[in-house]
Amino acid sequence: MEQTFIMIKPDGVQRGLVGEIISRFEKKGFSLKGLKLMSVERPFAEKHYEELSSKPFFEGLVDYIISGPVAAMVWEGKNVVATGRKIIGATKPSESDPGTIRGDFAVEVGRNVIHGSDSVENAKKEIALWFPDGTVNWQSSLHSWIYE
Ligand code: IDP
Repeated sequence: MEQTFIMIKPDGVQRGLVGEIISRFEKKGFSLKGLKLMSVERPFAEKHYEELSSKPFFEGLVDYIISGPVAAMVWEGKNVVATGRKIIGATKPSESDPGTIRGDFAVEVGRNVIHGSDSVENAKKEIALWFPDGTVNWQSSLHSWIYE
């Protein structure tokens, strides 16, 4: 089954949105396979965002990610990478639809509350980076009520 890496950024943690965000993924029917609250060091944040290292906003982005604890998660389910991106909404909150996390809770691109992997390949890389000791292997007893 497909997995994605989701991270609630420091603004989301500070604003008390952890429960709300977890709830949206849970209610959809996805399964939580990994969860930890952690503070990351600058080199780790730079590694996570290495594909954006040439962007003018890179340093500000890294400052943002290391500015407080983040909630790192692995969610599992059918099409969870693409559907997770839809639940999160467009990168710029001014373009995120109402009903999405960024559409409902964010105003600025540099304070957009949440990260979600943008491809299955990147999800695998990000899960390996953030959960080097692996995740929890379990199956919800609701599985047959969610999948036909
Ligand atoms: P994504 O988070 O929706 O996948 P990316 O383009 O991968 O979007 O950018 C990563 C993060 O970098 C964004 O979520 C946002 O926090 C930040 N970011 C992207 N574009 C800008 C910008 O133009 N100014 C400031 N921050 C930006």
